Amino acid sequence: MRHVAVVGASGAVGERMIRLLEEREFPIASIRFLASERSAGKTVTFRGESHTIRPLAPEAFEGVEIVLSSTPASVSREWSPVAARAGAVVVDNSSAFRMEPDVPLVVPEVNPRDILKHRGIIANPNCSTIQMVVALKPLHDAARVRRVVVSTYQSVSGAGQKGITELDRQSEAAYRGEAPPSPSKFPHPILGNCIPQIDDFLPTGYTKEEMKMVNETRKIMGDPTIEVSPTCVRVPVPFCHSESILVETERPISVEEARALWADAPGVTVVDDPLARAYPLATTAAEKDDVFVGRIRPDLGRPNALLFWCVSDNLRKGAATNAVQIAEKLLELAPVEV
Ligand code: 3JN
Repeated sequence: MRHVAVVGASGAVGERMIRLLEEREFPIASIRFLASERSAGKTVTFRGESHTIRPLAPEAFEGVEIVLSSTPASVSREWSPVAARAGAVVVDNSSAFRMEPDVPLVVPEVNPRDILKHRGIIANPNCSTIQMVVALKPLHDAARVRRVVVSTYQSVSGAGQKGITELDRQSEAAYRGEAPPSPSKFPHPILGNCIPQIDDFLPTGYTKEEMKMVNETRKIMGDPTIEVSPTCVRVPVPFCHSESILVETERPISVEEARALWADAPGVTVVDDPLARAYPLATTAAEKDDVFVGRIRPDLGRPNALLFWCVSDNLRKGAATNAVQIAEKLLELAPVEV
């Protein structure tokens, strides 16, 4: 039984972390809920009991063994090291430490043993990266992934509760025939649009979100030579990110072999019967923990390339589920000394 803290408990990911700790019956001796001053004082319910969210403070981590954190990167940069120094292991959902060499970046289906290298902080990858590497891993083990071309169709909940609210408000205004409120979370109206910009642009012409997919994929798969060519797009969908992926492997893989590899892979569900109109959809992947793959087909020109469609709930496997699975794996791999 463990002493646990959830940081950022009132956010969209934090809320799901709490539900997942309940659902998965995480072995908890005590739990506390923390957040920045702005959210402190709100209440959350855990296993039928009401808890007040406490403000972040060094004393708040005393006696805590495992921290699940989902805050902006700036908050994590300040507080995750404080928690680690107090003796806790922090599973951090932000980008603050993902690319630090001494911080493992973990997807339990892909690189679980990297957890053992932690020095107090384990990073949870970006949502778009997590679902892609879960799908790529069995292909990589069988035939070595050399190159990936990916376009994402990312739901508004990737931008948190404010992203969901922005789509809702624009939809309500359209329904009433009123002028839409001006966008604040997204750079353009999201209703009626696909916006090919997530996060800020870099001088190269790629966005930060796109470069997270490039760099995090290489780190998690443990292969800095994998080429990733991403385009990240925001779409007016509330939950679940979808991805169109072309993957090139060293050895050609047939559609049948890929389907068999995915059927055996942990965390992957194949939905691939196009004639019955069966393929992964955001509406069916929502609230689930798996990564769904379908539309599996050969490239028209290259024997060593496959295309597929990949959908997962960005707030669950893309964030909260992956974080809780990391904590579970940590207990399994290092049961005594956490
Ligand atoms: O927009 C999305 O769909 C994913 C967004 C992720 C995100 C948003 C704000 C800050 C992150 C992330 O997880 O990489 C961060 C961050 O931690 O930098």
